[in-house]
Amino acid sequence: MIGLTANDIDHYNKKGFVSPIDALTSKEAKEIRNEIEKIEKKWPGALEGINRNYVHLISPVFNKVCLNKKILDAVESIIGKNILICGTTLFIKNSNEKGFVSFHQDAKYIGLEPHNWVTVWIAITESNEKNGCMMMLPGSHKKNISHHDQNFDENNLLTRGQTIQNVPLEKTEPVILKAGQISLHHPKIVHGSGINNSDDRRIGFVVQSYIGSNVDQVLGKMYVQLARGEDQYKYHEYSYIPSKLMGTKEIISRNKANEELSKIFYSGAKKIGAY
Ligand SMILES: O=C(O)CCC(=O)C(=O)O
Repeated sequence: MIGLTANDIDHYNKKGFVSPIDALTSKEAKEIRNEIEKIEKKWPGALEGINRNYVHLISPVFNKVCLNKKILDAVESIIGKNILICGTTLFIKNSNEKGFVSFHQDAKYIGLEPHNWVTVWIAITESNEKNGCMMMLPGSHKKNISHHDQNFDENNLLTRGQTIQNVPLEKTEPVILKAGQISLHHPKIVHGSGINNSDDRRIGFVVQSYIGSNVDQVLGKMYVQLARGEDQYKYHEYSYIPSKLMGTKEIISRNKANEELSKIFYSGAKKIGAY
């Protein structure tokens, strides 16, 4: 296992995120972009709304990325050797759209306890300040969970527009990645992202998240896959491993997982959003 360097781990512990880490080649990133664009063309809507979640359950290509050795080595450096994949989300911002992500903490609504988990953001295209990369508030993971308003907004890529107000923008740091690089962030770090002002799409494939096998889902049910090590706790149901792109079994398994995820995301919400 190669994993993160001592400096990377120190950076993660101090700031709540670490980037950029090399993971995929630019050719591999392009293959994933091609997979996305193939699905979009052949099955319109198959990656939209709630269907932007759990794409690794309908595509062997995405599933393979989640099991990438370099990514798992980096994850192991943070959460230890028993690693489960509990979800994935595609964050796509097209150049002609106004999509943004309000400042939030992932741990607020996701129900994963304890916080022995890490989110890996995989850049399928480059991600920079012009096209709306993630902005992190360094050190914010050391504070408690903040109050989040629920600002439902059709351009907000978060389910219920969960928003922390008055984030000091001058203190935030951009997560600039080349296609194929990754960032890792802590469950409690305050982060968000602006709109894409470039003339190409900005695509992030996000494993939300890699969890230690000791992590339970306290708000509902999640379908997991063992990525490395052992699951001594057996808190979760296991997902069907895809062998065919958009096969019948694959779609059934993704739909079932999304139904449960929706219950978690909207637990206690007054309204249901687009995702
Ligand atoms: O892709 C983005 O801009 C935001 C993603 C995000 O909030 C996350 O991965 O936790």
